[in-house]
Amino acid sequence: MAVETVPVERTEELEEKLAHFEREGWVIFEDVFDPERDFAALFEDFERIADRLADEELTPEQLAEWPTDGDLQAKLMHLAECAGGIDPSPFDPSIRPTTVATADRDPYLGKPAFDLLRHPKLLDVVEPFVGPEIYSCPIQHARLKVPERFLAPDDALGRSTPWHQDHAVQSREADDTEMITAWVALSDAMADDGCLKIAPGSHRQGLAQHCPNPSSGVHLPDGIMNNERTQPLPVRAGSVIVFSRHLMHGAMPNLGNGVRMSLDLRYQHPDAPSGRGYLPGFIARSRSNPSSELRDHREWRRRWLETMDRLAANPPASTGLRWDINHPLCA
Ligand SMILES: O=C(O)CCC(=O)C(=O)O
Repeated sequence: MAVETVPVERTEELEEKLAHFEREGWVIFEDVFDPERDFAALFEDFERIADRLADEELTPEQLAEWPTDGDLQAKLMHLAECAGGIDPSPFDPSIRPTTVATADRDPYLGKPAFDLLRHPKLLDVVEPFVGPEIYSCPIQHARLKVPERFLAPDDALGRSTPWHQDHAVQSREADDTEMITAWVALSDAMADDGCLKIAPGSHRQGLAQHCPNPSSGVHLPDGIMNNERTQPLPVRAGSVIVFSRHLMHGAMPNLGNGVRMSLDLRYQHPDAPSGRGYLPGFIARSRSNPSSELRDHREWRRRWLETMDRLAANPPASTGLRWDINHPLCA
């Protein structure tokens, strides 16, 4: 079979987007995906996961009201309302540093997740930023942001994402890695739905002081964020926001009537450390050596299962994050 090795065309529109990214630290690509077609298989798997969680967590009375198949949003809303939130980890194709040292590791490793990680439409967006050799970094998460009114007061993971830079969740060995984040809107993410929020141009400051945090693992202290101009970044389902690992960002609270769903995926050059050396990434695209690309979902899944066995046998002593709760800015 002939292999496509032609680099993405540098149109005038693309050059403008790249210049925007350089200047502001982020840029939006609208309508990259057709949500109905491109997310259908993922949503079917998400529904199966929601069905399972409902069986485990809901009372018989609550289960009697369980919505019919094909309505993922209704199921997630019912689950969130009855259970006081949704644990996103069963939907997440990775492990968080906050849980890597515990037994609480059960990532979602379905084929639809793997197919999205290496979707040609997404890699075409990523290539102008990363280059023709693209590695899928294992720092990759599915987010289900439940309306705030359903959440238990201590549900740190469900609440709005605190301000941080993505470099801050990498270990020091990745300090020179040029990684970008591709944030994929699986549902509409308008201001009231808990869309991303950003500090434009903040990427030019490099890595700032962070504090340890139970949800994302880290957050930027108020002493830094109080000096930043910030704005929400609303987007429609199917859009992709590309941002620098030094862009200060977080998410608005979800004040709406639906669960905000997104994937935040990361890409870099294959030779650079990922900052989560204990998790498996893969070559998603190689223009120079296409046969090095991982195209087999079963192999991807096998690598993750092997990783989990290794982590269970030898749990790491710490999260691998560098931030000190005793820093004066964290007081
Ligand atoms: O989607 C969110 O709520 C936050 C995403 C995020 O922090 C990230 O992509 O690094």
